Amino acid sequence: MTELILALDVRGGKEALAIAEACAPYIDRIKLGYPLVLAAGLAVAGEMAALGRPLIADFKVADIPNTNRLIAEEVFAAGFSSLIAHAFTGSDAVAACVDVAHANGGECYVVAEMSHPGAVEFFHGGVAERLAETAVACGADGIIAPATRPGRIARLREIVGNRAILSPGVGTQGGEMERVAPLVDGVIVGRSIYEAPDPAAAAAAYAALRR
Ligand code: NUP
Repeated sequence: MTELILALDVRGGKEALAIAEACAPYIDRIKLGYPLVLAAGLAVAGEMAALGRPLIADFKVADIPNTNRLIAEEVFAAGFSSLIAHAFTGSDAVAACVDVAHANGGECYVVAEMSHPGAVEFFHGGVAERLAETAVACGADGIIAPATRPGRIARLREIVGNRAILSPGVGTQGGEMERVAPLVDGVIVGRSIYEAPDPAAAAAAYAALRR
């Protein structure tokens, strides 16, 4: 079944933990990024990992191979199970993230195409396809592809085959759960869950729409 991944971009550590705990029965993984980690500190990951839902570090890592390796080592030491990296830096930089992820029994996902409107300025015209090819060549576990453009998910699926596609952009950004869930391995939902009056109920509603 398609995973439901909660993107937890609130900036209070206690608030984040409370939402994660309430939603835990309905979600498969939790994605944390800069907003929460910069505001609450990296230690929030260790506390959240105790809830039993694997954590994805959405740091979109994009540096030289050595720096990527150092970042990835800190991510996995902090309790994350997966890391998201950019691939425009080249295959050696992506491989550094993949190597550290796999050495830690974790996963590395590569951004192929982003979900926001401006993403088309650079990702279209063959770039997303090349990034997806780089993900495959580097042994990444999957790609990030936009729920806001299901047609693009289908195109990128041709490249990545049965590697995972995780897809943000459902809900607030306009992507539709019913349309996207059958195409991908994981749907990432943030504001439509954590800003809902009852986040657990919202998570349950999204979970019910999975295939
Ligand atoms: O292309 C991307 N689009 C995107 O929204 C790649 C991402 N990693 N994200 C992240 O997914 C974004 O940073 C946020 O954490 C989440 C979507 O949140 P929301 O739009 O559902 O609130």
